[in-house]
Order: sequence, then structure tokens, then C-alpha cells
Amino acid sequence: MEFDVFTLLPEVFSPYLESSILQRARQRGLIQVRVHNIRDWATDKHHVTDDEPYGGGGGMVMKVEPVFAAVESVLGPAPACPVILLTPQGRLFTQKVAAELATHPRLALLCGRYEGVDERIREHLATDEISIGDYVLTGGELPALVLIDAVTRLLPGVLGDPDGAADDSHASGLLEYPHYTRPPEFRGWTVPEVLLSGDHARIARWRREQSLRRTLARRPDLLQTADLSEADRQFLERLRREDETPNS
Ligand code: JBK
Repeated sequence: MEFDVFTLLPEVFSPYLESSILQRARQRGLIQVRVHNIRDWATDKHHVTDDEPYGGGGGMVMKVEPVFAAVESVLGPAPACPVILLTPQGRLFTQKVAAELATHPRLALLCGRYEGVDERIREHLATDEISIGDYVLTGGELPALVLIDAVTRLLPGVLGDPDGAADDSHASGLLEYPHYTRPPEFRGWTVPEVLLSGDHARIARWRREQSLRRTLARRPDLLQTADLSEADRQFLERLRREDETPNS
């Protein structure tokens, strides 16, 4: 997978891309990330990339010419890959969107700064708009890194584990079960006995039930679309009934 990132803050990408799993994926040639400084394509003396909004109102708007020049010089005049604008107005980024994006060989990511980008960038350059969530950030750089991280770990060969990303929270549509490692007791807090039992069928059942319990308690909305067996549904029904039955 090739990523081309267009940004006014190119320096923020290296530390994260040079760490851990993303670093290893890059070293193995599974991803390439090229970060382009939009300012390099501003043609005026001071390399200005923002300006006041037409109609007034304060704040600054990212100018249209340097962004088009940057993207077209890197991708050509008619980009064949998705050109994704990271913006709070985009469609919400989910595991499903990450999986969809992971099927492309190349993605271009446009990071806005200031109060916004000239609308013509959205209309005539971006082919997709994505938001990572309903909160206010100072720019699209962290959203771009979030997207690169989530997409990269879905690519074949990136995670060492042969099961890959299949077990992750959200892959099945459920929250993950609780994890423990040594020691078996810490400050009197013990690891659930079942996990020490060596009984793999019992462990698998316990984990599934914990996932279902957690999802019902914390994110019941996920149960609408989760991949559930008949046994899962019966277990959830039992939990809901128990919840309704007052202790006598
Ligand atoms: C937000 O992708 N986003 O979610 C995003 C991009 C740029 C600015 C923002 O405030 N939320």
C-alpha cells in the first residue's frame, strides 16, 4: 500500500511512522508513506497557504492553488486513487471503512489546517471525505495517522500472528474479552480461574461470554450488526432477563 500525505505539518508524521508496527511494515516494503509539504507548492514569495474567508467572519482558509498543485504534481492531473480529505464533515471512520480502504493499492490523504479548506478542494479534488470522530482538532494530521495505522494493520503480513486482525475488538463487531498475563495474583487481585485451567473449550466459551457481556453493557448499539450465533443470542437473552429480575 502506498500513502501520499499532503500537509502543512510534515514533521509530525515521522515519529509515529518510525515506531513499532508501522516501522516494521515500512522496512518490509508492505507500505510506503510519502509526506508532502503543501507549502512547497505555494508560488508566491512568502509561500502563503492560507487567506481570509470571502464574506468575512474571521479565521483563515486553506488556499486552493497550492493544494491542487501539490496533489496534481504527485498523482498526475487525473488521480486514479482515492483522494481523501480528513474533515469533521466526512463520513465516520469505522473498522469497515478501514477494511474498504485497505483494498486499494494507493491512497492520497489531504490534511486541512486552519478553520477549513476552500470548498473547491472538496468539490473538485477530494473523492472522499472522512472524519475520525465528533470532536474538534487543530488539523487533519492525527486523523491521517489514525487512518494509516488502522489500514496498515489490516494488510496481509503486517501482523505476525497468522490469525492477523481477525480477533480484534470490532473485527467481529463485539468488544474484546478481558486479558491477563502473569503474575496470577497481584495485590490480592487474581486472574479468573478458568484462564489457568488449560481447558481450551471452557476458555473459548468464557471469552465469548465476556465479549457479549461487555458489549451489552457498554456498546449495546454494536449488537445490532455483530456476527452472532444462536448460542450468543440465547446467552444475551439470559443476561437481559437476569438484568430485569430484581434480587429478592
Ligand atoms: C476533525 O477527521 N476528523 O475527525 C477531523 C479532521 C480535521 C479537523 C477535525 O476537527 N475532527
